[in-house]
Amino acid sequence: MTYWPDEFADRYRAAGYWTGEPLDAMVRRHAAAHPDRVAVTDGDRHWSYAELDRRADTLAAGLHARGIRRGDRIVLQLPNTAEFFEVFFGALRAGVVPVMALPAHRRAELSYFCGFAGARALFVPDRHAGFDHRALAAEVLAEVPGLGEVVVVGDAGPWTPVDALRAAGAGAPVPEPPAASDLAFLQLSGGSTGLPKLIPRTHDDYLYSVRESARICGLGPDSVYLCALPAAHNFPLSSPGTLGTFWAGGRVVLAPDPSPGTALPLIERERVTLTGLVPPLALAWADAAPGLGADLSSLRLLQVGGAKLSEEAARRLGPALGCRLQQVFGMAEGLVNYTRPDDPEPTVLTTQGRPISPDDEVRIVDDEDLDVPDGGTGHLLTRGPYTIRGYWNAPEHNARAFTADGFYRTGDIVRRTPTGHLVVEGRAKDQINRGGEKVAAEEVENVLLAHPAVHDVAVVATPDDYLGERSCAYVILRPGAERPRPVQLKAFVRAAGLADYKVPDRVEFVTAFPQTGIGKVSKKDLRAVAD
Ligand code: OOB
Repeated sequence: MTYWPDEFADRYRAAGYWTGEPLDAMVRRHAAAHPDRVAVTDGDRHWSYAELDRRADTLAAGLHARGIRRGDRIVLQLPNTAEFFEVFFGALRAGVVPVMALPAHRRAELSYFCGFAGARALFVPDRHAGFDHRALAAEVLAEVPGLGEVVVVGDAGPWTPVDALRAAGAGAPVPEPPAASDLAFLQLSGGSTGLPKLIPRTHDDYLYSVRESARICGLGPDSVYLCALPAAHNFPLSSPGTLGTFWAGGRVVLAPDPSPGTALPLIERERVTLTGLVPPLALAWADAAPGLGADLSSLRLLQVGGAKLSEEAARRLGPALGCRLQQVFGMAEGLVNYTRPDDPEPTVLTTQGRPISPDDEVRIVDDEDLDVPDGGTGHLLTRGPYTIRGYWNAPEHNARAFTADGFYRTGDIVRRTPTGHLVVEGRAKDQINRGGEKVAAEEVENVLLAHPAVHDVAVVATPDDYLGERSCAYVILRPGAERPRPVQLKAFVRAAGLADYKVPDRVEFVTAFPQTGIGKVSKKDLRAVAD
């Protein structure tokens, strides 16, 4: 399978963007050059590059020995623990393709990923944040009988302990390295339609974005990155995140949760130099910092992305945390924009950055796909050396989500400044951005439509001081149906197995929806009602 048309692939190779190196080779390289340097800190555990490398080899061999082979998929649902990287790099080394689930995902999402991807195994922790993932795995197995096995990091209960893979891999031959043009893993799209889409990222394209991100952010062997957001997400994984830090030979510190009470003392103890946060968390840290009194003097760079950061908020953050601010506007589908260290302050405070690559093609168009005049506001379309040309096995959706000549329709409404920086002005996609967590309205609507009292439903974003946006479900009841209480409808969504962050924050009952000129539900007008 080729992921880009040949003429583009050739160009990206000739330009030196795609180097033919698999993603896991960075671990091997540092393990050879300075084996004892610490790669990962997880609580009191410190894994050196040599140890991470050895563990990845063993896991790769273990997967292979148990019959999980090149091109097979696994679903990876591991929180911010060192084992996340053992399994991630181990899978990559074996050519096994992880689907990057989030710890917040539940039965509906995991069953869908396992089924749709035809996964051979599901990797979960025993418990995380008070939740038993082994019990969740049992529900997934009941729904997806084809799922071969459940592998547990920790106390495995009835399932396969990750130790069994390590034992199977010990001393066994490590599989041949994958080709860099191959699929490395499947990222998840924030989505705007009924079911989440899978994003095929190759070693070549991802490593390019990681390498350039590390360079843009000035990472080196002394960098200490605090991974506070869920490690599987594209922002902390690659922008430059944990992989950028490994690339530079630095150290990754894992935060078990991103609360200021956990993270700020970790910054002091581990002398963290940079981290990446979503806006609500960054503000929570800034508010809590004076009271916690942690020494944050090692922190040089705070990256904020995933959702729009207001100028007022941007202004507060640097002084409150005593470091430089960088805005990051990225997407799991590819394109990532950064404000640069040498950008003037107003640019850092008021824009969401400019693209990584000179070959990131950006178009800003009107509803008819015609370019708007310079400086005008419109839909962001993009194509480039690390932006996918299509979702995994989704031809019908791809026909809508990409232009005929391969530009990805981001669904974001932006304008471009004369310096090439993008300002995010809004969103055209049917999605709620709940403090960086993306909720596809249609996914939640489909669940609520199955409720016996619900005739029709529209889920929209409502403004929120803390999260930026929250979700509100507007419900039209069936004639004669007894009106359920909002909590009952929320419980219905949860019982359907959706992640908690997708449960509507509010439920309102209405008798009709405002309509657009051609009779579709006008979410724009509904949002206005919600204000
Ligand atoms: C990141 O990735 P996703 O895939 O969870 O979400 C992408 C979407 C963008 O299309 C945009 O709608 C929104 O999230 N977004 C922002 C933003 N950063 C992302 N909207 C406004 N301002 C920003 N700074 O969220 C992601 C991936 C890599 C790096 C950073 C973020």
